[in-house]
Amino acid sequence: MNRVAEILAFLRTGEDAVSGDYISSCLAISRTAVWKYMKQLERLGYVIERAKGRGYRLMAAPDRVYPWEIARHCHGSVIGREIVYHDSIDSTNTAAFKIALNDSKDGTCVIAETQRTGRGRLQRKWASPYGKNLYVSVILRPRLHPLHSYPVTFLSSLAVSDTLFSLGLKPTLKWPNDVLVNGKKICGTLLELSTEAEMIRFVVVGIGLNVNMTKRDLPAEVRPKATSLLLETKKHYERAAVCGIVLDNLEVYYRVLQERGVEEICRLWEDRARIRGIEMEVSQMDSTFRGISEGIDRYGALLLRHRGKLIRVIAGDVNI
Ligand code: BT5
Repeated sequence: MNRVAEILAFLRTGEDAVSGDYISSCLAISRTAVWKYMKQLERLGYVIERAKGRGYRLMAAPDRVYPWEIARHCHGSVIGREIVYHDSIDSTNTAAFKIALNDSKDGTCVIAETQRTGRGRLQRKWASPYGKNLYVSVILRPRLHPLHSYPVTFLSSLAVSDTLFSLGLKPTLKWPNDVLVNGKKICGTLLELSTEAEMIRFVVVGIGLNVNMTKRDLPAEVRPKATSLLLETKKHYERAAVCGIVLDNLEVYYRVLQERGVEEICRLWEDRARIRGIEMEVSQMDSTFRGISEGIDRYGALLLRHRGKLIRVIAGDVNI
C-alpha cells in the first residue's frame, strides 16, 4: 500500500479528526511529511478539513477510480493486486498490452477515467465519457492453447453479470461479449491476446461497463442501444466499489477456468445466456443469415441450425 493510501486509512478510521502527531509517529515520518501528503490528497480531489489543535478530517472523497479506492473493495489474491491508473489514455487495452509484453504479473489491471480512442471489436469505437463509467483492462496469463482463448471473453460477461445481479438488476448475455439490461448494452468486452506456437503468452480482457453515464454522455447513434446502471436504477454508484466487485467476481471465474477448464466456462456461460432453441440473426462482414441456436461449442463458437445445416459461427454480431 502506498503512503497516500495509508494516510487515507488514518483519515477514515472514525468521525473525529486525526492529529498530525499521531499519524507522524505511527508511520515514522515527520509532521511536515504528513502535511505534504495532505496537500497531495487535496490535489487528488479529497476535501480535508484542518481543525486547529485537533488535526485533519476527511470531509469528502472525489469520484475517481484510484487504485487504493478500488483496493478497499477488491479482495482477490490475483486480479487487481496491481492496478495502473491513468486519468486519460488512448485505450486501456493498448496500455495493458504494452505492460504485459514487459512481464507484468498475472491479474495486473489498467484503468482510466476516460479513453480517447476506446475500442470495440473490428476497430469500432467504444464511447468513454470522462469519470462516468468503468474502462478497465485485465492482464491474464492462463495456461491455454490459443485455440481455447475465445471463452476467456466469457469470464468478463459472467463476472459483470454476477455484479449486476448483486446490485438488483436482471442482466442477460448476448454472444459473444455483451451484457444487456432490458435489451440494451451495458457492458462490452474486448479480448486481445499474444501467443506463442502452442501457448497463450497473455490475454488482455478489456471491460467497458456503463455506470453513471446518462444518454447525453453518448454519441447520438449509440444512445438507443445503450444503457447504464444509473439509467436503469436512477441511482449513482461509486465506480471504485463497482470495479472492486467486478474484479473479485472475475477472479472467481478465472479460478474456475484454471481448475476446471474452458469447457466449464462455456457451460456456465451457456446456462446463463439460455440461448438454445432461440431464433437469431447473425451479421458478418459480408453476409447475414438466420438460424436456430444450438448453444455454443467447447471453443466458444456459436452453433446455429440454418436450413437443416449446423453452422459454426466464430465471429459476428447477433440479433435476437
Ligand atoms: C465491444 O465491442 O463491446 C467491446 C468494448 C470493450 C470496451 C473496453 S473499455 C476498456 C477496454 N479498452 C478498450 O479500448 N476497449 C475495452 P463491440 O461488440 O464491437 O461493440 C462496439 C459497439 O458498441 C459500437 O459500435 C457501438 O455501437 C456500441 N457502443 C459504443 N460505446 C458504447 C457504450 N459506452 N455503451 C454501449 N454501447 C456502446
